[in-house]
Amino acid sequence: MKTVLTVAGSDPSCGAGLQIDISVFRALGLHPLSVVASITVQNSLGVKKAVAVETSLVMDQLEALMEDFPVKWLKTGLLGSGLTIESLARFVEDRQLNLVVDPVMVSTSGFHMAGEDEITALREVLLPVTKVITPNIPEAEVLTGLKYRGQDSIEEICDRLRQMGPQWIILKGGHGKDSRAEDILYDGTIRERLSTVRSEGTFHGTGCVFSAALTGYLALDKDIIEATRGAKEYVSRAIVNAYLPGKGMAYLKL
Ligand code: PXL
Repeated sequence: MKTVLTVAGSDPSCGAGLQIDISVFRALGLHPLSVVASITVQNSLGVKKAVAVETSLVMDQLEALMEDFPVKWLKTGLLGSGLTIESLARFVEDRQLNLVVDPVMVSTSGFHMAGEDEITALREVLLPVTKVITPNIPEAEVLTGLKYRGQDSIEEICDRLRQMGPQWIILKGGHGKDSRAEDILYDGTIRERLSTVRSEGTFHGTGCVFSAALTGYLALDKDIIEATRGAKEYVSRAIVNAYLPGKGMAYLKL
């Protein structure tokens, strides 16, 4: 069985973060590895708090896993601090790992999970060692400083992101206002436009499920187009089957 790694935040409600990444990896037939970089306090109503794990403890977890398991692909979610992001970037570069970055900034419930420090570190040190980045439109705007102005601005935004390092950009349209949600796969030109009908309501963990499925498929040796299509189908199905485990948001059914 192949292994795949997530470096992310803990969501005790198990709808997002490393708990959902682990569930997705297992569902795809992979052995999951997880390094906790941040601990959140939250339930289905929202995030109350996020506390970064000390960088040296994050790196110790990584070292221990890497001295044992063969890892080629990893994904990142909530990383907690600029210092952790810098150390992780060096680690990825030294070991020539294939990195998928989900640039988590704001939770669906509106909690700001990344500060200026983390955003600067993402932009300046993590993106240069990234293979694939999976921002939604607000995240892409923050990273590039560009404003989304509909279809016409997509190539400019993707191109700016690609100049920051990633080989592939997957710009997720789920936060737009059109009735269809279109995701774009960009590698210098637009390779794919993936469109699905937008679902009503708020869903917890969609970004995490998408990036975990994408990383899982890449770890299973699918090419980027197959992996992107597969991840989009996976998350769309999970949204259709979503359920209400608590008093707040809907959670995805894998
Ligand atoms: O979906 C973004 C996200 C990522 N990681 C953790 C989270 C959330 C959203 O709540 O809690 C740990």
